[in-house]
Amino acid sequence: MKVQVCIIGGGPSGLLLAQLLHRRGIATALLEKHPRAYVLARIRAGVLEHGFAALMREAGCGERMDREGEIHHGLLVAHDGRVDRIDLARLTGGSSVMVYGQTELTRDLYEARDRMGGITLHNAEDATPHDLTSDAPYVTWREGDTRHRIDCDYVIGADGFHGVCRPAIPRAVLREYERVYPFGWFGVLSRTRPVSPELIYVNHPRGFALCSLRSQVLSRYYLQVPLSDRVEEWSDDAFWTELRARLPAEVAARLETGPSIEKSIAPLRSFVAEPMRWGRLFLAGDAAHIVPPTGARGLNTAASDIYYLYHALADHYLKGDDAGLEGYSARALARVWKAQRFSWWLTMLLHRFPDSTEYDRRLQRTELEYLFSSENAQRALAENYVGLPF
Ligand code: RFL
Ligand code: PHB
Repeated sequence: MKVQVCIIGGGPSGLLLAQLLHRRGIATALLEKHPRAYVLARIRAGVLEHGFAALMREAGCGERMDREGEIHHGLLVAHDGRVDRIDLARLTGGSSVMVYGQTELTRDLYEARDRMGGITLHNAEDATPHDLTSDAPYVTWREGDTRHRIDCDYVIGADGFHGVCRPAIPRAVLREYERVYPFGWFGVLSRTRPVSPELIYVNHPRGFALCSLRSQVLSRYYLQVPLSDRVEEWSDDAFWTELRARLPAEVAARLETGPSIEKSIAPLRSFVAEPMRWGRLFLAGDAAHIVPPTGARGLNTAASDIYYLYHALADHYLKGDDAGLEGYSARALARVWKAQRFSWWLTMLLHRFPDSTEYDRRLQRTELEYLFSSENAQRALAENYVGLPF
């Protein structure tokens, strides 16, 4: 089989790029290691910046998102016994974010790809890119005992943090920057009415908490927990009791609880790999960079990679112009590092660090006091949260 672009990874990054390219007549194949049901059972992002939503529309996949997603014009921060609001719309001149689950968005992208008859290969084991510095790279994979091969012009590594594409770049070329945080987020999805119409980020002496949602009947809550905690050790009751203890009293009083539909613990990490291109391999999304979820930047940063890559490949195939491909890594990384900075800053501001000193805690409180006394500081938060320009 021969295609123009072979995409490894059927998460939102790979699917969105495949869809955008397909609409411009560029032939793609998409390889995903897992069955579709497995990919669609993962509960992850909930907040999309307007640039991501615009790309979904451009890919012809925005209809359900626009119908069922919620536009949020602000967010709340609970700290030191008070609740303050960041007015995203006022501070950014009218910008907002879209609350629409990654699971739903991924489903929309798969369905659109099916409708277009795009090549999607699930259960692709041992996907391996070859000859990446030649003019004729190819990808092999296995399905049971049968080995397959796809020839292509370009390989896209959209295979997430644990994928095979980043390690295909030689160690002598690749630079990795990493920070691992000493805690994780324990997430619970429940069929209950959300406690607040807007997201509440909570800084509490017992640890960070987040009240989020997927719809008016589906809530998503998170608690900061030690990395040693196991999901099986947490009963639903224990989760709700701990969440209540971290929320302001008036919010805790109206918290609706119910059985969890999904529970998982995710470690928090900041990570960047440079460069994002090697020969004819281009990395996109979590394959190249990870942020702690505090600033809701992960998927949104993948979106700018996809935007740059889509335009670069379209310019190559439709105009014979390779400037976008040549500049991809530097351009994508410039925005990636800004998302790193913001996610790190918000994580430091809102979490309890096990090794923090009295001085660190006093400084954190001062940072929060400053934030809510300075319109400029709030504007800096708001412009990053709704998404810096691509
Ligand atoms: P994904 O989603 O990891 O998809 C990669 C896909 O590649 C497949 N794969 C392979 N396929 C073939 N061969 C191989 N060898 C393969 N190895 C892996 C995998 O099965 C998978 O299907 O990466 P992608 O597409 O780059 O998307 C990135 C996002 O998933 C991620 O950045 C976000 O979920 C991060 N994130 C959030 N981002 C936001 O922008 N806003 C949010 O509100 C937000 N909340 C979150 C989050 C991430 C979280 N967790 C669990 C880390 C909340 C949480 C709790
Ligand atoms: C979510 O709803 O899953 C969510 C929302 C905001 C974040 C992280 C996760 O910052």
